[in-house]
Amino acid sequence: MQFGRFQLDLEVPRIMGVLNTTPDSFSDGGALHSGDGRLDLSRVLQRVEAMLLEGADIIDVGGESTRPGAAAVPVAEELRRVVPVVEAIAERFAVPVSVDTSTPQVMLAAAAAGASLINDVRALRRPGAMAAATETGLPVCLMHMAGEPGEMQNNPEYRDIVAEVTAFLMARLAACEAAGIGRERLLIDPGFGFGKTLAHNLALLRGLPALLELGLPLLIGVSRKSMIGAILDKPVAERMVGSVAMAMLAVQRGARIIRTHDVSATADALKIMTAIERQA
Ligand code: PT1
Repeated sequence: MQFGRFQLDLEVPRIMGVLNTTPDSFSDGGALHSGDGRLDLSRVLQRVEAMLLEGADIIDVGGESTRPGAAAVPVAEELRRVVPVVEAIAERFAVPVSVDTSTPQVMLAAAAAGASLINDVRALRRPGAMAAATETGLPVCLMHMAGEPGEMQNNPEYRDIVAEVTAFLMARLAACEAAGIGRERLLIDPGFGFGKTLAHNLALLRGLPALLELGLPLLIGVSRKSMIGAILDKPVAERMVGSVAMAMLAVQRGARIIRTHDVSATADALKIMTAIERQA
């Protein structure tokens, strides 16, 4: 698949390393910020270099926390956080940079700064997002989210989670194609933890093969999320092994790109998995 000026063979499972520019990230809040609370670009680039050495294939840059309960971020603030980081990474490293945003202005500015993928947890539903994404010419990851982060975990209900997520993604795929974003430019993501109970998330994991019938590459993000915490009864700092285990079971069910904070551990696990598959 083409990601801007980069081509990635998605026959092999790939790793998307998470780079959070938000001071309130749920898992690594402020790790890339200096004492005065400002984002430290040299720390950012060190973190990117480390993730690349560990085996990241894509770097996902986000400036809006979308974890449950997170508040909205003003456009100017999101631009200020994300664009310089995208530009700095794209200038220095030969890696596709993904921009985790739902904001049309951020999509356009990030594309101009060298981004190679738009990762939109709202699947281009914000006013102007579809047109902006079309204009960039970049591929887009369409994710399912029920509601908005501020209230999405207030009693989410589905009759059939797998069918409803599939229908949603199918409708967004149709909307993209109508707007001129061809399927060769699209990926899908069921949105683990976005407006879903633990039971919903587990049903979705079991049901991943049904999503593959849309015929698009499947990206998943389970890294350190509260569903892992709920199963293990462990805080964020102790969820790596559980997250990697869940990611591997998702790859076994067809996921092609794993969005993770723990690139090194995920890369090791994927090597074990691909070694086994190759023998077969
Ligand atoms: C994701 C994802 C994302 N997740 C894509 N982008 C987040 N494509 C940000 C919790 O329950 O899965 N796919 N961008 C992070 N969001 C969350 C959601 C973080 C839930 C934490 C939780 O703890």
